[in-house]
Amino acid sequence: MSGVRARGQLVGAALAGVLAVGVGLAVGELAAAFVDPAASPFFAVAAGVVDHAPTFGREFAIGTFGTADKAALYVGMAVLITFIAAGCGMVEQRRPPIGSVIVGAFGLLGMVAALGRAEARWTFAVPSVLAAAVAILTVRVLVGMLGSADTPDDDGEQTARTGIDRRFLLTAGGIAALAVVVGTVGRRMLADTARTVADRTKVVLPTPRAPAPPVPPAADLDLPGATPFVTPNADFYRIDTALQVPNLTTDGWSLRIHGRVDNETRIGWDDLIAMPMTERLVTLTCVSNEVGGDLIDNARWLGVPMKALLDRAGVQPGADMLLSTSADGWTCGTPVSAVTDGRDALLVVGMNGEPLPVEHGYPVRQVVPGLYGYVSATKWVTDWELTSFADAKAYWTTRGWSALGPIKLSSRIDRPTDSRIEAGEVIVAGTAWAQHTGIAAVDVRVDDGPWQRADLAAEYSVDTWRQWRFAWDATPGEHRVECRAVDKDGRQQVESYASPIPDGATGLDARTFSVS
Ligand SMILES: Nc1nc2c(c(=O)[nH]1)N[C@H]1C(S)=C(S)[C@@H](COP(=O)(O)O)O[C@H]1N2
Ligand SMILES: [Mo]
Repeated sequence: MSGVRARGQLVGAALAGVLAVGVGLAVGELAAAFVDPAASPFFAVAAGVVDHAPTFGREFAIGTFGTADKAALYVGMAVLITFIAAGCGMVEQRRPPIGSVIVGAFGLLGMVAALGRAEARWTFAVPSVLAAAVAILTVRVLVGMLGSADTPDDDGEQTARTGIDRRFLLTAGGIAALAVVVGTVGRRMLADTARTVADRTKVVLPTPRAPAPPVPPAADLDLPGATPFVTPNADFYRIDTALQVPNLTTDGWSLRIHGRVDNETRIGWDDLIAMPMTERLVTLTCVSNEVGGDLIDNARWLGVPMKALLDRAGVQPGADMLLSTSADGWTCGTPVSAVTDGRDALLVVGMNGEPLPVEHGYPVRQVVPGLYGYVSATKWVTDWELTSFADAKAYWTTRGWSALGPIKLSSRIDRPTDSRIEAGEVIVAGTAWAQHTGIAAVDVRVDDGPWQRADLAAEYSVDTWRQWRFAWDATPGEHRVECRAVDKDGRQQVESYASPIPDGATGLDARTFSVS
């Protein structure tokens, strides 16, 4: 056998592996469209990575599963799969059937990941099994067409049947085209957002019995470059573990309330929006927000007081945790006391005058002032179980985060946005928050000089962030500016650094400016 032909066979085998796994994954997507989006082998493995991230590495364990993290995960997986698939093809060509066996093992991995989803049924195995079968068949056929490595180098017809020939290329091209078509159709069917989007446009939000007071101009300093007081929906930070956003409809939605209650109940969309509605501005914060970070935003929420629903069900003594579950199996444990102590804990249907955006929990989510999102803000919520902190743990608390997550007092510098500025009077401005306690003061310090009081914007409510500004006479050179807040209980923002794990970051936001 000539070296050139052997190399040709190897390249062909690598291509065969990639095509086989590609068409297998495409078939998996199509099959998942009939079973469940979460049964897709690719997304089930990705979701498994997300769920087990804390055991893979601390940096990756950050509770933020924002949009960029998801894209990075997909690209990483795609690159890895391509390499492994090429390897499988080459191994199959050299030592059949070991390549096929490895492909089968990955099918098994997909199956285990799919069956491990919170909402899994036995049918979740089907897409992975089909994907593996198609991939194995394809790699065997394509590699078979290349001839085996020890085929005697005859002349004539035998030569035409080894290495990459016309027939191989035609078959490979056909399989690639098939993979693209099947994969595209599968993805289209899977991302059945059309139904949800159409449903959402039909929703008419009820008028609140208790509307949110308007934002007085004095609460929003409206300085260029500073964060607006109310965050538009499109700019609102998004954090969740959902690799595929649950596509729910109001018709299909209901909330089951069970566990330690007197009357187990189920409430549907029509019952819910017939109840008296409250509208409030509440600032949500993610526990993963680093000091100075932007995983915090403020919106006007419309919903039913969660307490009204708990009262219907009748919470039994000893039930101190409301364990909520989303349509995709994410769980969250909220202290019952935080829901019943009179604060505006809402089962929300509207955000800034619109039905909830799909990625923010359509059709129904929770918002509880004063608690980080991971212990309070369940999106796509469908189940409430009354239980106790002694008996139950939720998604992030089984991964090393604290069971209780009150939001820590903090503050942030938002402007100037540019780190190169001109000497003279500079308006430094930012926000400070201590949800459900309120901000009493913000101090600013330049270059370890004395702390100086900043001017506070008017307070909207204790449940929202509060803007501040400070007129700084900037002199040429490098300067470091820090801010520190005091809450209405007289507590000062903690200055020493703590990482977000396990119960939220502490430390001071600092910005360095070069003034000329
Ligand atoms: N179903 C579901 N709800 C969830 C989460 C999630 O992963 N799944 N993440 C929570 C976290 S950690 C935060 S900080 C808030 C963020 O809400 P937002 O994406 O609307 O800003 O949602 C909470 N609700
Ligand atoms: Mo979060």
